[in-house]
Amino acid sequence: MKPDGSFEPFLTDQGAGRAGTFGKIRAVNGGQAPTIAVAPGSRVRLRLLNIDATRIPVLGTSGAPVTIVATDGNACDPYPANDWRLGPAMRVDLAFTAPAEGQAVTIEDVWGAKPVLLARVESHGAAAKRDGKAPPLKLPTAELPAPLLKGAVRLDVALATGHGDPAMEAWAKETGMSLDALCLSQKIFWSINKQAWPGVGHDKKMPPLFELKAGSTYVAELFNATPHWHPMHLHGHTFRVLRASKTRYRPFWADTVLVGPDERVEIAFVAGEPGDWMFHCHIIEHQETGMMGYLRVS
Ligand SMILES: [Cu+2]
Repeated sequence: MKPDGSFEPFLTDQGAGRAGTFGKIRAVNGGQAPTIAVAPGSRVRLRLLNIDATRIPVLGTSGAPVTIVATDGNACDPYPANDWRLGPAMRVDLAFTAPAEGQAVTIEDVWGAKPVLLARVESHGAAAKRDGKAPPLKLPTAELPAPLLKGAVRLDVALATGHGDPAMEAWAKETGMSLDALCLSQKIFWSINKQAWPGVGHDKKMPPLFELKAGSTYVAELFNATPHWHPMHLHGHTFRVLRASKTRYRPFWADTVLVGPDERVEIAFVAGEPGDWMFHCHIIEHQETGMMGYLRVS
């Protein structure tokens, strides 16, 4: 909020055309850096959901070894949580053993030069009863159709900047009219495979990015030709993130994957139920200014 009591703008062109319009307060569970109480020695499973439409926290933890045991709600082989980038719409389940009475596990965003505390999980009260050594948390394997990589159809997806309708822009220039003032233009800053779908209405819906066959496996390479991060989300499917050119991954299940500047990320999935399935950046300002399309499954 501004000193005069009015709200800061939620969206700006400068933000929508770059990394997004950032808020000034970091809220977790409706407050700032909450402390969550747990029993000393208890096994803790903490699901983090990034519902900020802009920020991409880089996780930094301390106080106990913290591992990621699930991505977007699907079990994965445990691996260290530190340095994981949690883009908008992404989720991770963290697992750890609560430390001794009075001690805490902290979860920070270490993206910037100065870490930002997101939450503390503090041990209090009677210690958790455990007979001997508790086995490590093992989640049931996700029951998802496994992509058959051999013979899979390859798809190329280029994330790029976008342009408005050239005819309309030329007309505006000629007449000196402002498209914004006339509400004629829907701003277009982004595109997928040279197509932009601005706004969220059906009036500007374009042809599908790809036509897929239900039950067939597809391997898509997402290439980010922009200088900003894009958390790309596919509706109705859970895909396997196979590899990325600038980030070291062990393959994992996801429905949203971050693609860094100039990065190539390969995902594989089995086309599911027939229908049109949205595929868009989950930085909502990017989605609303063009970075949205859909896959048609039939
Ligand atoms: Cu984006």
